[in-house]
Amino acid sequence: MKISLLKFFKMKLKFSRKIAFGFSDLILLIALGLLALILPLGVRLVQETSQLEKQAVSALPTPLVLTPPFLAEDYCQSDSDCPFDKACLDNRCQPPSCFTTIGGECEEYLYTDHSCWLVAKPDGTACGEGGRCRHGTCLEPTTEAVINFKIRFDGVTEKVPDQKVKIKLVGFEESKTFEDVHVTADANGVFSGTFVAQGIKPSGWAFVIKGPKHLAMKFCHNNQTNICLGQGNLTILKGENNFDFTGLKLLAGDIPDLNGIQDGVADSSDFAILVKALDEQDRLRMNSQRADLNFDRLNTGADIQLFLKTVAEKYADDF
Ligand SMILES: [Ca+2]
Ligand SMILES: [Ca+2]
Repeated sequence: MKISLLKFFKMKLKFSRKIAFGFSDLILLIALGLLALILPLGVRLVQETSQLEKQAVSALPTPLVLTPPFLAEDYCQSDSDCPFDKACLDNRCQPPSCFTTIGGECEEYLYTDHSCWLVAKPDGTACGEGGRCRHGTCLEPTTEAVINFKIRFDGVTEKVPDQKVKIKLVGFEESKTFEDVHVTADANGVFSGTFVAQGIKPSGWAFVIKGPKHLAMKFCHNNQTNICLGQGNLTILKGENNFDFTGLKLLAGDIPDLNGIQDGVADSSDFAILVKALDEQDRLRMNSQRADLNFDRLNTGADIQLFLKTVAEKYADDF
């Protein structure tokens, strides 16, 4: 069979097209098949991922919520965050407990300015009208006279240990003696003391004050500067009485014996104690202590000089 060349080419071209069309269809079919397989897997994957995310979110702990007490009005970190009458305790402003065993009938501890202070009890009437609170105890003005006095010991010009003095109140008709009245020195050697004199008449008093190593000195007037030989004219009233006797120093020289007794004069026996103390180097011995006339804890020529000065002016106690 003979086929023309032109026909041959036409047949070949037709066959080629037929073959080419068949490949495209095959590829398309394969692609569709793959898509059909993959699509359900993708959908399933997305669904499972979403489910896992939900489970993960539900597994997270509940967030911490900062609510009271941290936001409470009385929340604090230090006392300065609180009002003056409250302290910061357990991060809350609240009234603290002050001491309750110290104080007295007319004083108590109150918390203010972030500290416990000893103050007079509220309303100021704890001791009654006109009453006076002293060291926690009421002093009643109707029955008591409080005497505040100042004195000086010769040769003492600085703060030295507290001392005790004997005070005799001498009136027109009576006298009263007060033993072991405590006196305290300030930085300049001025001693202050206080005692209560009960049930005495108001006027005409003299004070005879005797120091622990001193001759007794009589004071008839407040702010007295010279020796008094007559009657006293000091007035003592109920309540506070203030007397300044620093203008006339108490003279040293009447040294107590080993039993603490003073004989009322400054004489050779006192001088002998002074001289003996000078020779004793042990300052803790009794002679050394009682011969220390200026309270400087030393036995020196200064103590001897004080004695000589005293005997040049005075020999015995006033009375
Ligand atoms: Ca004496
Ligand atoms: Ca001395």
